[in-house]
Amino acid sequence: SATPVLPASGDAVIDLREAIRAKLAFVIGKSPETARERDWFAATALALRDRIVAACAAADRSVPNKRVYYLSLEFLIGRLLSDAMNNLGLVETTRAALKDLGVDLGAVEAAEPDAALGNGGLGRLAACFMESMASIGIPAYGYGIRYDHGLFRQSFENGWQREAPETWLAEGNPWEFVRPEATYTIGFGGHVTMSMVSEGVIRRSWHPTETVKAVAHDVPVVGWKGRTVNTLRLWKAEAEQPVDLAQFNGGDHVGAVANRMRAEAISRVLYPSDSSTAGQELRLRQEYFFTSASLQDLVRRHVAERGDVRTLPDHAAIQLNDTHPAIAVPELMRILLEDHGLIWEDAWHVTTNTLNYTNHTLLPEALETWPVELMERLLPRHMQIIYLINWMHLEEQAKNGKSDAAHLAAVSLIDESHGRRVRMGHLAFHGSRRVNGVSALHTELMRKTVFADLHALDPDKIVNKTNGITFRRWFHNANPGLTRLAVDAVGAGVLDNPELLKGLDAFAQDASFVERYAAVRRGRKEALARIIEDRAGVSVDPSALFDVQIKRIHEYKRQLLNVIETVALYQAIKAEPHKDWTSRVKIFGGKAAPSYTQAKLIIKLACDVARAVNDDPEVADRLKVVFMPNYSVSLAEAIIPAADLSEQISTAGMEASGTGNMKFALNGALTVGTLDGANIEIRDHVGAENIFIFGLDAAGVQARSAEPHYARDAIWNSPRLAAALDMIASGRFSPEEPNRFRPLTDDLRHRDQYLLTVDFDDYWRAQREIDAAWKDPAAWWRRAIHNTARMAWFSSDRSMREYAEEIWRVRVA
Ligand code: DL6
Repeated sequence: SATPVLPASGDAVIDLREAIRAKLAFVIGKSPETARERDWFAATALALRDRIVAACAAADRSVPNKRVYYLSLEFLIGRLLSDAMNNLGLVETTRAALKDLGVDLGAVEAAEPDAALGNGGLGRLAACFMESMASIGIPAYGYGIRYDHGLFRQSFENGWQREAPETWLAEGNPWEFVRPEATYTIGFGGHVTMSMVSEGVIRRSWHPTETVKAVAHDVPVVGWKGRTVNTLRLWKAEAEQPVDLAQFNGGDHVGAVANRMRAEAISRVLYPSDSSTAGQELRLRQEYFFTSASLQDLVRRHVAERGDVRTLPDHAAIQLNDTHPAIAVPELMRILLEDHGLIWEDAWHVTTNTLNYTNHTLLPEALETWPVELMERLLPRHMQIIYLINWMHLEEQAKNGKSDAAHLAAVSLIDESHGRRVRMGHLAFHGSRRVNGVSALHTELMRKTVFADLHALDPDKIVNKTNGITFRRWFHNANPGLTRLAVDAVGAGVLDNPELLKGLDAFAQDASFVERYAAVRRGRKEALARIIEDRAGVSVDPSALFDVQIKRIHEYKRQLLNVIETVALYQAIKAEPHKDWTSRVKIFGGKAAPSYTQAKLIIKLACDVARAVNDDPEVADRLKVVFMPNYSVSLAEAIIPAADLSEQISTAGMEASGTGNMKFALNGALTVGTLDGANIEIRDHVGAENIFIFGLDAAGVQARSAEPHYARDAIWNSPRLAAALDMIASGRFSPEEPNRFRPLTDDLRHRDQYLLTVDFDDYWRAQREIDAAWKDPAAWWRRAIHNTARMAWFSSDRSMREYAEEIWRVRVA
């Protein structure tokens, strides 16, 4: 549970205790005797929510000069209780209040379901940014979807991933306020008409055939020390009519609610993929639904406060989190043209000075495009607007003497190469004032690859904003022991200003500090060992090196490289069982998109290897392998502070940034990683001597990919890799189905798009260097402390300040 920022004071404890008791009795309707932990959680959350509202009322209520609107299809917020307690300075007060009532705070925290409204890094980043904006005083709204079911619950059946719906709302959500007065109508389908409004002025109007309601549900986001309270506004889809009464009375009880089901389907389930093209109509409906509701809401607020819609860019900055809300470009144009009567040029000026776009991936399969045919059917007016924007954009090229077909095809918003599709990245790029990447390398690659042609037209548009993480959650709350140690060493100011962590560098030589640092880790490893035993049924030794790879399962993230190295290590241990091996526990966690067959097979391989290795008495405690089921934000909070080694081993050039890498390093795990994404900047901050880098860099990957037979050659030149692949392919780990893993080994031998084979030997070298480093504990802890001390720059407060200054042009309070 969270770190004590303020000690509990007597009166505050009594006040909170009585508030919790009253919520339990009068809102939940339970007595302390009958209350379950979930009831205590709801009562505590409601009592704290009152404090958040009070903090909000006490804050400056004047209309801010400029607000930020963060549009994201995903907010992976996890649990909110520890954030609320910590930011209100009420951790110890809550603990004492609950203790008075005979209740344990830890158990209450554990009863909160994770709000898993996101797939991975992109959604978690949005949650960190919301917390940071509230903490540093940027007035902001987050806009997203209130999914009934967030990311699926993962279980393993004989090592195969199984998916079940997640049910975070089953018992309601005590943090939210329903705002039926903030309801907007969202249209789909239909046709567009033209009318002459005056001589030569034609107005187009959209007449949708289908409409649904977007109803606001607000979650307050309280910043550090309760300074600012912002709002996360999540939209729920509802039908205009809950039931067709005539149909119902006619006996068709199911048909009478069919429309309602169709409408509500929009906010029913989070789309469970973060990197493959979602060629599904429902996905486009989700994107338009939340984007339209959010734009209608913010434009209404602006006009109510300022009168003139033309001043929107002065008072609002809209950030599009990836291309999921890119339909904002034609939707804002439509609202300005049709609802506010602006002429095209003015509407375009407002749009392109208000919108900004963050790109989170360059993987071709993850760049969103929508078939023109689908857009014309679902959003006919938007398609017209896109055509007009594109026509003007291409005309501009011609005017500037750039009318060769290849250039026009490259910059066009419509891809004509395989069926006609709207390029959402190009649309977002063209309609935005600033476009950013999420690490230095990623931004450089944006300029050189996917957006090279558009970048050449407007060289100042692309800027870099390296990601960050909120230290309140990933340090204060997740690792209270280490936070207390930092406070003791460098003072409580470190809670406000992470730059003070640098003071820990000096303590890396202090034997008693090192001992306490190691003891904190040891405590967290013992706790994790209990969780592993409980959830995975594997008994592990906390004194072994805990080697962790937790993230979405994707071929480019190369969990398979880690599993193959595990097999090679298994073979090496068996070949020399009496050698002094460094004991390791390999811990994996992560979900695969349900339709991603190859990723699910990688999970199965990891589970099958785990079974064989863990059951082999010859290996004993020197190597254990664990795949933790149902990876989540709260599980990450338990695993990261217990990790000794952080695996960040993506193919260079493919991981846009990574944020897990930052969480581990802050908590003192050493990284084994490639020169990819933010790993490069982490190396620059922690020092090359405190991180284990291996493998090809992005340029090397590009060059090697162009060589014929690189995989065949790499396997030929590495007997160790060949032996590990042979063992997997032979069915050693799947005797009941010997060819089970052939799709993985065959792919590596013949294609190996992610260059596992090429990087394998250097990865093995780095891992053996790590084995040796672990045998010198004093040097290991020194490196770990340097990691914690030097990660301040990766605070999402820093990221948000940079966005505020260079993208949003909004003053930070
Ligand atoms: O920027 C947040 C996060 C990065 O840290 C990861 O490197 C990147 O893979 C992730 N991108 C996505 C892409 N999904 N889409 N679209 O999740 O963003």
